[in-house]
Amino acid sequence: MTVSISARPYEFVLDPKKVAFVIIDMQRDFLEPGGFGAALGNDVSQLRAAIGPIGGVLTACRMAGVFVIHTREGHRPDLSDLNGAKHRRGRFATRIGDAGPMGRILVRGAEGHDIIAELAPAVDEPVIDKPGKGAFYATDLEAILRGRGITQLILAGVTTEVCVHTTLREANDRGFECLVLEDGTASYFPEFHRVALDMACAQDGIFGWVAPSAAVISALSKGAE
Ligand code: TIU
Repeated sequence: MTVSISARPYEFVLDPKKVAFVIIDMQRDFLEPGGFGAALGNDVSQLRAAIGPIGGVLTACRMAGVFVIHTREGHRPDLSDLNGAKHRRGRFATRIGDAGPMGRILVRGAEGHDIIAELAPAVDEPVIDKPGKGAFYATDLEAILRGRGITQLILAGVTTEVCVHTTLREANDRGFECLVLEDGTASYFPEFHRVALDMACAQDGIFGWVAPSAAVISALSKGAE
């Protein structure tokens, strides 16, 4: 049974059996002091607003049996999957791979690389480790989604204009129908957040749809009835 979600630029017809909820990079490295986000010079407290809305949709997805996937941006401890351009970029004192208060910055296995406790993945929810901004680049995300017959994605996480937008664009070109969670995404720059959401659904949905978490939760509860 499909269910309509009130969204921009027009209603999104969600199929709970064909949709996946993709939670992007809700890691301590981006949301807590001393991680990668802070090393880039950002006020990391900006991102916490997305936690509650993502948690609400996550609970609704679990109750409705919707497939949930989590991603983490980060690199192998030997940094062999970190290209030089990404490593060199910026003029900051602390770089990817350097020691920080939560372990090595943006390195797999470090405490900072973990997903925040509030949104900890369940055992049956795949976690995709990605070296880039997009979740499809150099990962098995597409194979996992195709294997489950997924054709629609609800995208959430951080940051709106970087990893969420890159993944949205990659997914759009691969033929997935994407809905971005308006209050379940966040940026270090409020203006970028607002414009990134506008860009996603401009031109009558050039990349997809945008809707608040309440609309998605309400639709999922109807779909589960
Ligand atoms: N810097 C920034 O806004 N974002 C990232 O580096 N990665 C993600 O968005 N996950």
